[in-house]
Amino acid sequence: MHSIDVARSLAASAAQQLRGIATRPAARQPAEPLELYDMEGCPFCRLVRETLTELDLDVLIYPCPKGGDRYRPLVEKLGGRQQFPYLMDPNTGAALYESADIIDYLFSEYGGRPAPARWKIKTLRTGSALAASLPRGGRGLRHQDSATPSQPLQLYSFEASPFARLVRERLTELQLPYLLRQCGRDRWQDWLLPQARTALDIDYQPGQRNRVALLEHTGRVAVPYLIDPNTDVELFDSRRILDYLQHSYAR
Ligand SMILES: N[C@@H](CCC(=O)N[C@@H](CS)C(=O)NCC(=O)O)C(=O)O
Repeated sequence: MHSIDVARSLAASAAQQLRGIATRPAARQPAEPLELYDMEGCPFCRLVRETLTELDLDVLIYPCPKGGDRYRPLVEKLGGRQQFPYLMDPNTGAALYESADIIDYLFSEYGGRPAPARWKIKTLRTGSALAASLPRGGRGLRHQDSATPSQPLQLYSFEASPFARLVRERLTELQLPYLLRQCGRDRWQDWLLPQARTALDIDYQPGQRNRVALLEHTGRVAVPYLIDPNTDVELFDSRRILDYLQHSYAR
């Protein structure tokens, strides 16, 4: 049931303790998107994605669920072993395993500020990242047979969104590559749900670059929003997106 899934996803967000929501943009954006070999349900990958939301860095996700045959062998070929997360930066040639090293790299290469102290306390961050995986019961970790799209999909999302998480899990399970467009919050109006902004008649003017782009493109800002350039389908609403992905790609 979708509503139970959303509730369990909300419990995962609560375990993240507000990480992966707010954003303060990096000093510099990469010219080419970063590439992350990732599993949505992996706690270490989650820490990296939280940092990407925090730094407002878009990333091309190559999903590597357990049993997946699409991108896992490539990681082994490139880095020597199947371990996730694995970050490749086409701008610098950097290729890194280990979430802590990746987070340090992102702050030092793009952030223009040191990684916050909380990232240094390994047990604390790993404990809460593991706790966030528990309510999801293994979702976003195992592969499901699927058709291969010729172009990556695009998803407007921020890490702690309970609705966007459900979509990212399905993208992982189906091994569908996607450009993750960050929609972190940088002003108080961003914290209101889209329906509340409408009900309160708030003249919502976002500042974050992908929120601005989404508003221009669709007339509203709601997350998740999926663009599939393979079919020219564009959708709001996690339930509709999940139905679409299942119907279009699952085998
Ligand atoms: N110390 C590593 C741990 C990474 C790790 O153990 N990742 C698990 C997934 S959660 C993994 O790669 N497992 C191997 C596999 O899935 O084949 C880090 O912080 O990045």
